[in-house]
Amino acid sequence: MQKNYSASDIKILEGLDAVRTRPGMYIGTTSSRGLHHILWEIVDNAMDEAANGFADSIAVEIFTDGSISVSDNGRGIPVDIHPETGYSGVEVVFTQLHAGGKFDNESYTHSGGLHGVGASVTNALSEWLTVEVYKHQTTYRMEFESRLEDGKMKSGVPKYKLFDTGVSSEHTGTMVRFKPDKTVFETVNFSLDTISKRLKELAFLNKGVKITLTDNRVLTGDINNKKPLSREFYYEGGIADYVKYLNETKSPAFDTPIHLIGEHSKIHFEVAMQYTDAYTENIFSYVNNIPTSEGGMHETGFKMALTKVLNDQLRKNGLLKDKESNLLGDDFREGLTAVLSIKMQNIQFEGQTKTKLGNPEAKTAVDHMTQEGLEKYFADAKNKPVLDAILKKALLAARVREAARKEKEIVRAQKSIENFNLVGKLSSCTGKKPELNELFIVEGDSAGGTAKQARNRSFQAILPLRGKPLNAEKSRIDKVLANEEIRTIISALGCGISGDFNVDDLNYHKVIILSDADQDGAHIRAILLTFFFRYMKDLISNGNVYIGLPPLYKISRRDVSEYLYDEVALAEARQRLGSTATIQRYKGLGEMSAEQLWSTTMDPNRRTLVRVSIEDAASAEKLVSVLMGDAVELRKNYIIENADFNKEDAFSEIVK
Ligand code: TTJ
Repeated sequence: MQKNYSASDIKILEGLDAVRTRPGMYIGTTSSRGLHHILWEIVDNAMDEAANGFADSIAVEIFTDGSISVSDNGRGIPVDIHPETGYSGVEVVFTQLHAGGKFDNESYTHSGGLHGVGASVTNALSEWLTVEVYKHQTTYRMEFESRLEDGKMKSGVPKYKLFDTGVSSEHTGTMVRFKPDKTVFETVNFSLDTISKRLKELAFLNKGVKITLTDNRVLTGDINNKKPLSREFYYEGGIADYVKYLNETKSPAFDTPIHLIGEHSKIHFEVAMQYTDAYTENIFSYVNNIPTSEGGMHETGFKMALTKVLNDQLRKNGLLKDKESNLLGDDFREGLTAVLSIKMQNIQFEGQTKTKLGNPEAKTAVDHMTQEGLEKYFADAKNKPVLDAILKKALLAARVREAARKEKEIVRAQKSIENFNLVGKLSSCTGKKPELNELFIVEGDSAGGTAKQARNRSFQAILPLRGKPLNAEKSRIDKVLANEEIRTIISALGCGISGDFNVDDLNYHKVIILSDADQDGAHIRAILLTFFFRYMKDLISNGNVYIGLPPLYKISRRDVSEYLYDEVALAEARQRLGSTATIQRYKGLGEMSAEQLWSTTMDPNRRTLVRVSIEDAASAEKLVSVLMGDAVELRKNYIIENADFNKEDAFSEIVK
């Protein structure tokens, strides 16, 4: 019962020049993040075709001329002419705002939300864009470009009408290739890492869709046979494979994740879950393939149902007596890794970072389907061992919770006395305005000493870390709170943790992590981010947490010297200054003098800070579990691929 689409299904709204005048209104930012946003617009369209069952393969290719292409093997964008306007479907998709891949309500699918501004926005912000549609055994082609007309920049202008090239094609599909406009974006350098991560995530979320990524900028293989780098993402198990991947370095309580799929009041629902010996909960939720870091109605529905079903099971199995009260939701989520993915129409986002799903109907639907799915799953006798493992874990968690509550009361009573001692290592600043004050958390005593000499004490405080702080994931809250490094941070910041957290009490509005540019430094940074993510999440979503970027190299020739922050800058400076220049590599913060540390890393006028986003913190968490895990090989690779916090990361926001 498949509806026949044509160009007349596409609603025509308005023109493109507005997008170039105010790119921020359409893609939020013109930073690296915005650059990738216009790629996701195109990828989303191809993914939609796959999600609707008309394509099972998507290819992304990065070219050396700064362009990138996305292809699918779907039905192809409509090529027929809209009777009222005389435009082809292709022309409408790429020139009319809010029409890109979005058809009328009847055939409207699930794209939209965070992205969902349409393929025309990508066209508007590109130097050129080419589209090929393969269908009717032939190849149709159309090109667009941005150019000066009467002294004004016109965006996404058709170079010619869509035409049949006569090149025969045995398959159907769509190919879009575009080159982002360097006069629009702060950077036009596509990040292989960012694109890889997102495509992998999309492959997990859309089982059976094969996604390939080719990067012609990176050649691999031996000298005689150089090939562009290529990666393939394909997961038959979908989000169940995602859960297994997340738990790769942990010890699962049972082998196969529980995987529920359903549909209720037009909301498509899928959840996969597995428990491990960790003490924290890890729920990754999505709506229409968009991560919802702040959770929302779908997550609430899932948690409600999980708590209800498992409390019922405890009673049914005589593990909770009539007079005993229910366990809390937290008890059922200790050590839980879950991926929740729903697809629905008219999504509404809320929250500080607009990553919280606001639709109440999502709660009802997910609650309903989780209850139904779990009850059915537990009713099956062969799943009894899984149920037993979960119930046992929850009962233990509840017992420890009770013990920790008592312990916490004692800690609280001691707090006022101990505060004095704990902030002993802190060199506080003299200024009394939290909004101006900065706290540098510095790796190691010696670098801490240098930072103390270097700082401007009127607003910069220094907290040196001696040992490694405790991994907040592998430990229960009582242990985390007992770790001296962590306690020092908590008391220095003054804003409390978890339920007691209050950002109004924060003593320093910039919390800056300064660690060495090596594996140990990456590790400490990841542990600190995990701690903030777990216990002071709002500190991150408020944008109070930063990474300080010390220089990696100093290049000098005669009396000129420059500090360089990455390999690309080094290569560029080498070219400029020639082969006689001397290069010094900084292995640690400790190798710099106080003057050098001040001028490169601490002086607000000259330093580079990376503001940590919720996404950064969430991936730090994954990093920590790999670093702390036992899988050595995996650990090595993961560090190489992910420990890099640099300016190229699309999530990162560079500030002073
Ligand atoms: C719409 O209705 C007719 C049949 O095809 C539907 C459609 O538009 N399919 C479609 C669009 N498949 N792939 C796309 C697409 C792919 C890329 C890479 C980029 C864009 C903008 C759309």
